[in-house]
Amino acid sequence: MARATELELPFDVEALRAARAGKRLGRFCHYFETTDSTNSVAQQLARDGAAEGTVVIADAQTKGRGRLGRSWSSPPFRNLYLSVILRPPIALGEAPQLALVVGAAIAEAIREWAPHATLKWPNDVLLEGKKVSGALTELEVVSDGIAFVIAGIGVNLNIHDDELPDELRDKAIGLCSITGAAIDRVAFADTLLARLESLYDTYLSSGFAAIRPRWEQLSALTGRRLQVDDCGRRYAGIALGLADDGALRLRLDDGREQTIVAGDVTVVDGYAPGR
Ligand code: BT5
Repeated sequence: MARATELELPFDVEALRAARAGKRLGRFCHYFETTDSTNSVAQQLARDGAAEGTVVIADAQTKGRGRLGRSWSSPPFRNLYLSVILRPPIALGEAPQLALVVGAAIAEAIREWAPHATLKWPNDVLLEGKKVSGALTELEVVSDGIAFVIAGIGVNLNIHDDELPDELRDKAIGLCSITGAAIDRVAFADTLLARLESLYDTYLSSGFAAIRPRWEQLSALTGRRLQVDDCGRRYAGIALGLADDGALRLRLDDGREQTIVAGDVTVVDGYAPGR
């Protein structure tokens, strides 16, 4: 497998621009060798009026962000750190659905290289029970609704197990360790943006109900025993799937059904494929 120097080439943004010419997502691409966070750059561009579909890509992030103040490990050249500006004409309360649309798009893209990738609610993608991708969807609100949404996506592509920071060794994975060969980062970014564009269009024209069956087909959650942390409240129960609005449906131990709009999920018996 190609290692070190062969992999330390900058992202070929011209090739991505050529692949996305005439498309909605990715028709404008900004590239940085290093930045703090592609989400922060995209946020500023969106505030300055950048069009929907504008993409920011970096080869490394110094302050890659996860959800809830967590960080995203973003070493140079190996992986994909990408943010897309979206301007969806949806109500504020519908915004969590977009995070699920983004997750489904990432999982569909990864499945082109690794068909057994699965989604973990709301939008982690797992391989062999380890996280290969995460997404951070941030929105800016104005008085009459959503001004814009930044869909920030991190995918571990060409990072090898022995290059992962110690604290991630047991829980993160690079797609290359499944394929056994280096992933072409431009081809991956193009596939990801094409999947996102297609699902986003479906979502805007037909609502989340049209996405839900695809999301559930990509996830391996239904029927599993979960623990869910919802901003300090903790629930335990069996996943029943998603509601039509994207909320997670949980059958609690006392028989009641609880729906959860945002939170962190732990699969109690592990998340290995086929379980
Ligand atoms: C996420 O947060 O999974 C969202 C990650 C979004 C990153 C992208 S990169 C482009 C854009 N710009 C940004 O600044 N962010 C976005 P969360 O569910 O909170 O998961 C974070 C947790 O995942 C961390 O606390 C670690 O345990 C773990 N983690 C950190 N880096 C990782 C990596 N590279 N691969 C797998 N797991 C990682």
